[in-house]
Amino acid sequence: MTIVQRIKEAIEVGRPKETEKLIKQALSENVKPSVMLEEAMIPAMRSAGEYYRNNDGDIPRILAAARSMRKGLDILEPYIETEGGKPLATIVLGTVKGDLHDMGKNLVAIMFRSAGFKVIDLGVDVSEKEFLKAVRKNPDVSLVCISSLLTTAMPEMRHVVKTFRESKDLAHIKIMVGGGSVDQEFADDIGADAYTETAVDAAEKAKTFFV
Ligand code: B12
Repeated sequence: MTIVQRIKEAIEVGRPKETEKLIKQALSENVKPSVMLEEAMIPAMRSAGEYYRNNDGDIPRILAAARSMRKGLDILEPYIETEGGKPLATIVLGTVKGDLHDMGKNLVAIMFRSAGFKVIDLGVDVSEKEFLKAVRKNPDVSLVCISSLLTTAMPEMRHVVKTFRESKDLAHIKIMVGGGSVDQEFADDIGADAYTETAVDAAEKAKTFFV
């Protein structure tokens, strides 16, 4: 098994310490952080999600997988290369109010950073007021990314987008939505500018707004 495959497995089965050790080893062997992300971490989180779907009760394992992922992202983050110099654009990102899921959002953050964007991550359970405040406080912001995994949080997402659309001073702001509970149809219905299924596609799509 290659080291990248071993990282994937350590995350899937939920071994944070082993994940940390293997990633550090891979870095010392000059394995690219982007390869670790694309070939180990993202597929591992996908299959952990699948596992949960089929094994509803096994929350400890899925949380251990989440902790392993978090650990891995923390180590890799300083190594993720940005294009240097001026960021492509500044984005505000958060999981919508009522929703505490953050793994997908964290992947979105890391993908945007590695694509050369500056990311202001507001965390989880972010209210419409907090999104507005962050954008008004940072005049460089041109894109807001909202994540939601719960169907119960979808009305809140609709509400955030509506408030932005009704605020004349924020007419220049693009809004991108995503997460397990969202699809293209819902994104169109609430008036978002874009939706993508994955974090990798999200950063690619955002580039088309600014390049
Ligand atoms: C891990 C997990 C948890 C963990 C969260 C840990 C954490 N720190 O995030 C814990 C155990 C805490 C949890 C709690 C709950 N969960 Co939960 N959880 C999951 C699980 C298994 C995986 C989610 C995940 O992280 N996936 C991996 C990431 C990488 O994928 P992702 O988030 O979809 O993100 C990708 C894309 O969607 C996209 N993306 C994400 N955000 C954005 C944003 C933008 C702008 C864009 C463009 C793209 C994008 O990029 C990512 C990578 O490509 C899912 C099941 C599943 N298979 O999805 C259930 C799931 C989301 N949970 C569910 C539920 C119901 C709950 C609880 C209500 C359970 C309960 N009864 O308490 C609570 C809610 C707590 C709350 N208020 O938020 C349901 C939601 C059902 C629904 N349709 O509403 C799911 C679908 C499980 C199920 N099958 O029932 N959960």
